[in-house]
Amino acid sequence: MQRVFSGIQPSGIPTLGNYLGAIRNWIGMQRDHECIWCVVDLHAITGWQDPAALRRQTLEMAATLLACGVDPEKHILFLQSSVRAHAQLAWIFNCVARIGWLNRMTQFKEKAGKDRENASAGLYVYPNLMAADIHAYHATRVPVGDDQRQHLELANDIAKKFNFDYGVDFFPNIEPMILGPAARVMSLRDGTKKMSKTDPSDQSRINMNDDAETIALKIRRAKTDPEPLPCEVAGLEGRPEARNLVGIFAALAETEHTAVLRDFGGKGFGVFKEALAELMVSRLGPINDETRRWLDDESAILRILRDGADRAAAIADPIVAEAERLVGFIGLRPA
Ligand code: AQP
Repeated sequence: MQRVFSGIQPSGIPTLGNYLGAIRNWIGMQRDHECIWCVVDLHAITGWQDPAALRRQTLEMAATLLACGVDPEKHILFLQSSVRAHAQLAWIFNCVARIGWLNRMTQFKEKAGKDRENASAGLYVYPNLMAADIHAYHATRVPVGDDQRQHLELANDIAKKFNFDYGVDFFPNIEPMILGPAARVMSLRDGTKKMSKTDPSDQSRINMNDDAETIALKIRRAKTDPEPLPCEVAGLEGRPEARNLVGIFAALAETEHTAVLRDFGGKGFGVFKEALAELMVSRLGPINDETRRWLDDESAILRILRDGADRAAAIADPIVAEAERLVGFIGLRPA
């Protein structure tokens, strides 16, 4: 059975983008893969986090994943900072990856923005830590949203260079799993920008804990253009906001863009948005209720995460110890 690894940052409330681009695909993969799911809190502090908020968001993220259907018994759910192997391997990868490779990462450019000199060094080497997350488990499949494609290519480059530098065939190739009609959900305010949990505008995203009224309001206010919906997919060309809403509808209804346009082509956005909000509430409402149930039992969440950390470390520690031996570390550990 192939081993899968994927992570999500507790840098805010998970969004519809996180759900459709990643989490929902995680659940499907649990059927026929050995899955390791990680709340990547080390990644989250590459941007400033208020400590109390980070703690709360970490628990909320774990609760949301459980509510979405992550199975912590058959698979593993844990916090990245609980397993030291991630940071240990990331350091080795910092020394394998080239500055020129990191300079090409578009996510760093987008997140650092104009104030690049003031971005954290952690944000710059974020892709090396992400490579370590995956390679510490010898995972071969990684379900992510389309925005992470470039980081996964870099993770493969790092593995190849490590193998070449040390004359081994130790880290395997990773296959990105970028799935579904909403692999990149865009902002509700700007169809050319990805929906993000840290976007300063709350109106730009659907949070997984938004109630029915908030969802309906955000969809009603979502930016569109004055034309009715087209009857063919080609008619979405040059209409990023329309394409985004149709993609979201298709993903929630588990269908394709063409089927959505068959029903709504020629109709105005008023009718379409009403149907979209209704569909969204019917899909997200039960997850929201279940998340709240989990959050009422914090000790149950902590038990699951502690057990997950033990099982994750049991896989990662020997792999990272072997990587350390390959680079020439003697590998003495405190008694
Ligand atoms: N808009 C999106 N559409 C599709 N997939 C998305 N993902 C994120 N945004 C979208 C996927 O969700 C998974 C977890 O992402 P992450 O939390 O590690 O960080 P991110 O990609 O940087 O997502 P955010 O929401 O934009 O977080 P912040 O604001 O903290 O940077 C990944 O698989 C990602 O592809």
